[in-house]
Amino acid sequence: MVPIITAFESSPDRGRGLARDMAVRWALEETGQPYEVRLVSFAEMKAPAHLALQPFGQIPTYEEADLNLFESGAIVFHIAERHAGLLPAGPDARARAIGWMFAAMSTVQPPIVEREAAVLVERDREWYAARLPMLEQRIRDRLGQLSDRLADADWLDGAFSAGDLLMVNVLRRLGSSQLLQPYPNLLAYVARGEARPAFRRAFDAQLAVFEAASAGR
Ligand code: GTB
Repeated sequence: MVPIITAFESSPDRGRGLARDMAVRWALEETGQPYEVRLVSFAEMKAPAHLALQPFGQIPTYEEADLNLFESGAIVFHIAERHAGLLPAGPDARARAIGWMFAAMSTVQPPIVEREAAVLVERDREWYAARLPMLEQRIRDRLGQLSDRLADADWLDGAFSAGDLLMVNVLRRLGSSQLLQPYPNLLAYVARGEARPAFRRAFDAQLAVFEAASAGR
């Protein structure tokens, strides 16, 4: 069965590929797997049929035969385990790549998401002006450490892996913030990820959804 993933019917990111279906699309493209997309509205995401797949009422989900998965990191891991191209064959290198997947999702992503949420919903609060620099410093701390570790390497640990896929995907969310600018090696790292043909195919596919939704409005 061709896996079916879910994505926003009309993405609030206006086709910039920042929603989390992007990582799943990219992983499927890197491993050459065909897939189908079921588009969901915000109302559908909160309805019982979707909640049965994703208890938090979010996208993406992944359905393949009897397997239903949610959480983009877990879905990318599943794809990487089942298909060649995203995890090294050697057990130690494989374990390290998985470690980078967790680093992307649980060490680098949280302060980035925290800042996004503050910018989105706390702008009018009296604490916003004091809180934003603190949130941005937390991101800078992580970026500085990541930049030091990457140094002049192309990827985080040898060949491109699912760890790089998730890390690049997380860093892309800083796009409009200027926070990446002081780190030329991270900028080049993100650009290297975005230049991969599989990334381009995934990006174009999600953009086509947004453009079709805009045209139909
Ligand atoms: N931990 C989950 C995972 O990794 O799969 C998080 C999934 C998640 O946050 N999904 C978001 C969602 O469904 C979409 S990606 N939100 C609806 C809801 O919670 O009600 C997050 C996102 C949303 C919007 C933008 N944007 O506009 O730029 C970027 C990213």
